[in-house]
Amino acid sequence: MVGTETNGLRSGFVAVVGRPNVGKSTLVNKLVGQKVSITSSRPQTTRSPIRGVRNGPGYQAIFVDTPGSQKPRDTLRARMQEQVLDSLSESDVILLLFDAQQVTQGLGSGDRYVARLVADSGTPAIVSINKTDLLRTREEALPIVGAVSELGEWKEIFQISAANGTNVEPLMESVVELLPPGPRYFPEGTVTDYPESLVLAEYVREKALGVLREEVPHAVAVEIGDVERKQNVTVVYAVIHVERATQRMIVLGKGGRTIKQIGTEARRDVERLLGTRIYLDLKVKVSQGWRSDRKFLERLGL
Ligand SMILES: Nc1nc2c(ncn2[C@@H]2O[C@H](COP(=O)(O)OP(=O)(O)OP(=O)(O)O)[C@@H](O)[C@H]2O)c(=O)[nH]1
Ligand SMILES: [Mg+2]
Repeated sequence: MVGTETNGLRSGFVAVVGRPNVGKSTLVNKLVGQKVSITSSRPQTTRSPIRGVRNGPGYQAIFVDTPGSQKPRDTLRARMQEQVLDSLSESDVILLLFDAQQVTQGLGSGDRYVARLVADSGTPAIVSINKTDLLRTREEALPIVGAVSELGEWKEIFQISAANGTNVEPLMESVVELLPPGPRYFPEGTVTDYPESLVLAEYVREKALGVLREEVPHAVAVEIGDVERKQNVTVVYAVIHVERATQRMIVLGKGGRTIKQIGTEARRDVERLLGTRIYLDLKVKVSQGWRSDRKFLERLGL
């Protein structure tokens, strides 16, 4: 897949990192122009690096959306943090994201932790202060910019809104300037290198998180079983793992209505993104303590 000729092309991997819930996945989707990575209002939505490709005149940027960066507290989160470090070490440019509202209350140890990871990597980094649409005035952002600029030597600091797109294109231009000469890693037309079954698993998880409003997002895992490729359709068997019987009841819904809706919505999203037809067979299972079960995590590719 890796080409050898550069033909004056600039290309490379752009790791998008930051604390949980700052808007990394929302930004990657905006930059790529397609929903390659799932988002939710709760922290720790993204569990493994998701790559989204953007091609433009003379460049190919591969954005790597990473799990929220924080000190690990269980096996799942330790694995998530290792993946952040891997993505950092493999990147040509880093986009470090902060949440404007969080930072107005002063920088926390979490902000310093992730800023140090990025600064220590030695890779050129651009900072974006996100969710500025939630600030009342532009002036409110000034002390934040001041505080953040002291955390490292950043190439630039942008004030953006990933949700409504403010300053996202100027940020993109600045990323392209930092890309080194390189090959076209992915054929034009590829938006993500994730296999369709894993994209589907992510979408199923997003919809399940949506119905489990009161629960912590880490309770849910989606496992893809058999995948049968037929002529016009791909048949996928999948299991939603939850931690408690009450969560299973919620995901199933009355007469299985909720799980049916989860499956339908997820399938439609994937069909839209990848242009394939899918038949999804979905079940829910209680798997207590799966988050600390190394074998289980390996099975899920985490
Ligand atoms: N108002 C506003 N909300 C935003 C913006 N960007 C993201 N959000 C919201 O913030 C929440 C978290 O967004 P995500 O993109 O899932 O955040 P993340 O950093 O990928 O989170 P993790 O994967 O859990 O680390 C979602 O509810 C988004 O809709 C923004 O620019 N403005
Ligand atoms: Mg995310």
